[in-house]
Amino acid sequence: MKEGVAGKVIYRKNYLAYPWDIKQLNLHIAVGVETTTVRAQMDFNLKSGFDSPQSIVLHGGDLQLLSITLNDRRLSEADYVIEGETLTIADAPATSVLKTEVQIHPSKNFALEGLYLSGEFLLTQCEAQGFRKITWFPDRPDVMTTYRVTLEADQLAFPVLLSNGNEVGRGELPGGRHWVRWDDPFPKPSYLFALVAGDLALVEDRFTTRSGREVSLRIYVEEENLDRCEHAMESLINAMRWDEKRFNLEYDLNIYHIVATNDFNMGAMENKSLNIFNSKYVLARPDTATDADYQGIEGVIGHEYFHNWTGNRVTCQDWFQLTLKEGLTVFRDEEFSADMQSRAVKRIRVIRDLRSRQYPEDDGPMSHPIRPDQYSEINNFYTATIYQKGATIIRMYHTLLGEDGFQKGMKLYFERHDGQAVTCDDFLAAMADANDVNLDRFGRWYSQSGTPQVKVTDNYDSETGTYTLKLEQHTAPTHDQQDKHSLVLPFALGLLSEDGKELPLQLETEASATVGTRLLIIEKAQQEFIFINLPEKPVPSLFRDFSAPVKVQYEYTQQQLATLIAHDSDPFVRWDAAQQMAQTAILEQCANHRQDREMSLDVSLLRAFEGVLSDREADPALLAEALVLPDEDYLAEQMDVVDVDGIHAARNYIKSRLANELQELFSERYSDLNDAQAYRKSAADMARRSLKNICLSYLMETDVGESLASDQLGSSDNMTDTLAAIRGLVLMDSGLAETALSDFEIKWKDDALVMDKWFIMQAIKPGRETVVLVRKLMDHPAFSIQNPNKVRALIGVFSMLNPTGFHADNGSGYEFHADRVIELDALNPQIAARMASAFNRWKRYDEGRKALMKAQLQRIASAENLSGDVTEIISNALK
Ligand code: 7MF
Ligand code: ZN
Repeated sequence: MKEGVAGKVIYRKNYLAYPWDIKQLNLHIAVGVETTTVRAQMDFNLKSGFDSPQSIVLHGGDLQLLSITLNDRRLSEADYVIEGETLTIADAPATSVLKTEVQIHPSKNFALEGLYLSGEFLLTQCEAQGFRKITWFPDRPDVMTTYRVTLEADQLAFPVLLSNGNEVGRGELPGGRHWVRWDDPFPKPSYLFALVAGDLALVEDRFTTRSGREVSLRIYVEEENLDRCEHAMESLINAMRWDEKRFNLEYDLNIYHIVATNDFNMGAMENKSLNIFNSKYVLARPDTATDADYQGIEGVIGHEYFHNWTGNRVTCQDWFQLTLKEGLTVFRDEEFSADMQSRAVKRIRVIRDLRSRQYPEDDGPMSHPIRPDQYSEINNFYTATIYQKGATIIRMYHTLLGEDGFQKGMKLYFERHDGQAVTCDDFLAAMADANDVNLDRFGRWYSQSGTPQVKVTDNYDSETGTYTLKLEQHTAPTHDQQDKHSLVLPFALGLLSEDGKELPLQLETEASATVGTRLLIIEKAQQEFIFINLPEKPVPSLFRDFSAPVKVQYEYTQQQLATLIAHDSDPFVRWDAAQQMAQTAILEQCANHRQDREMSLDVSLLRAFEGVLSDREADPALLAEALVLPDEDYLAEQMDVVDVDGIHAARNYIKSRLANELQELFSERYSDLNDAQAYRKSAADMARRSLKNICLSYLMETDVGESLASDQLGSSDNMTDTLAAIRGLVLMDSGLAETALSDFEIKWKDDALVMDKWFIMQAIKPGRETVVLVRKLMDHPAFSIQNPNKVRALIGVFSMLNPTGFHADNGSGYEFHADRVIELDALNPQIAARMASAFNRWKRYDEGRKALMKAQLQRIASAENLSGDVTEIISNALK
């Protein structure tokens, strides 16, 4: 049976409470690779306020039902109705004990949802609706109950048997079998259930909570990975300490498990006390993982740990409220990373990610508010909008209320709702009530999709020293929603003199001035602010720290941008000004390229880069961010009709000209940073490596690049430097690239995570020939279409991060990709749907490419047995 029912739409407004309390769920699971038998006992009690009799509705999918009894009476097929994924027992007594027995087949489960096999061990993934593939149960997040789970299996094959909560018993059974019983004292929704069974090795540490609770921290991995867990453990301990300090939140059990698997649809999962992680977000050693990997691990370990309060103790009423736990938890993990590393660098990366992934989503066929009103397949709504935009909305509460006000709101939220399944409105109410403010208008952010545009115009009157700033907000209609309202926008502002000094801010209604950033609130479609006593025309520093997720339009002169880049006190504004300058320069050259005119390098951009490269004071990681040119997809978003080849040519041209004009500065900085020191993991060392490797990527455009990369490769003692060198050689088409890649392959052929990097380096190579290589690499022994990491590394990277490859004008990239979507859909609909979204922006290309993409979308749409997951993405794209 396929996921969901293609085309069936579920609406938020149709929410109905579940009529039953379930006091306890008892599970007995006899674990086996081919067949697993699950016995369940559920104690149903009719909730007060519901008239008896009521029917009991359960969910199930791909279950072989062996028996079902109600109050010890065996039910026959006439006693219940199975329809799609529901089983309904009409007119059940107000106190009912339901017992079921089912069989499932983990080794045949390629969707990686429910119970499945990874290598030699078995594990589960239940969010959002995977529990129904394990047993019949009301698989909805507002049904919270306590779980008692007995796992039984062959002792040799499955020495480790884990589930949520505390171990409360174990024993041996005849025939070389054994059992372990787990008791989770906290009521939880079914999506947080987990089990793991197999022969896994263990790294253990301890943490003592602030109130003195001793917690055993256990990371389970395959034996050969035992030496790659140190960073994950350290990150976990840091996360636990940080959540106590910053949010006053302590861990609530004596055990915390993390299990790493190579076969996982997503990043990780916050199952109560039994987190399951994609091994990419656990395993790291300096020679196998890059600095970005280390930072990713810290962030994801933090994220899953923080869910223990924001998601588990307080969960979602229904899946429309997903951002309640995800937006909030992303906000928390961002703050954790910001406190652990460099706040400014983290902030810039978050904003770059939001703009390059969420903005296009919000402008495309899948546009939806952070709290959607409808969906057909919930798995398609684990989106950049729910997560990343959701987190910026949480950040706006923080900006409006301040840290103290925000923490007061969190405190009230937990006081009111601990142990409950609640809504985004409940969160907003807690924030409003704790601070005695009205946030009703702010609440529109939950229901409106699309990215607001804010047009800023200004006027300076030198006679009176008056400066008028006018802001107009406008949200264009989106695919899902025609009518838009104005939103509450926190507007953090500074004004600079032309030589970069912060000017005093005094509104005409105020008696005196303040210095530094001012937080203003915009609520109306148009608003004007009049500042007085200004000695010169100021350079406005707008939406400092990206105080609202909007697109700002202000006609900066190059001179004004230069002032901001060199002097603004806000690192985001400095970075953004540099990005804008680079963007303008690249898009201008793109137009020149299209009209067969010669390209040229803008002098202001050259001077700005010179300034960045000469800065010996600033954090090197921040300088590195400033030197990264806007990526091709982001530039594409700025054009009415995307010019794939023009963008590529123009961006390369600018990069190459900057590199050659500033070669001396790049070389100098590179050799300073390339100091032959042994690898260290500190934030400062990571910052130095990031600037060093950006310099290298520019130097690859000059005569000295090839030999620098080759030397760096020869002497590198860490994966960050190694990859930067090989990537440089591959992108410049060096004769050394082939050997570098094959040496790498020989060294790492048996290492799944490292081989992902090898696939990525090849899939990302620009040009229409790459599709041939990608197709060939699918036959490589390290590739498997069944493994999501491999699919993302080769197919995902090709289709989403290689514009000149994917968008080759002969359509070869499109055709290849559509074949993969169809192939994947038969195995793993969730991953297939993610891949299918590579076509979402098809309407923004030229007529030729549009027709080619549309043809592939139609071909996918007409494939037999298409899942609900892919159907939803494709049919929206074709609408
Ligand atoms: C950091 O949210 C940020 C986002 C769902 C699976 C993990 O904890 C999660 C799970 C998806 C997409 C992104 C993330 C996760 C999932 C994620 C992980 C770390 N509840 Br799908
Ligand atoms: Zn999450």
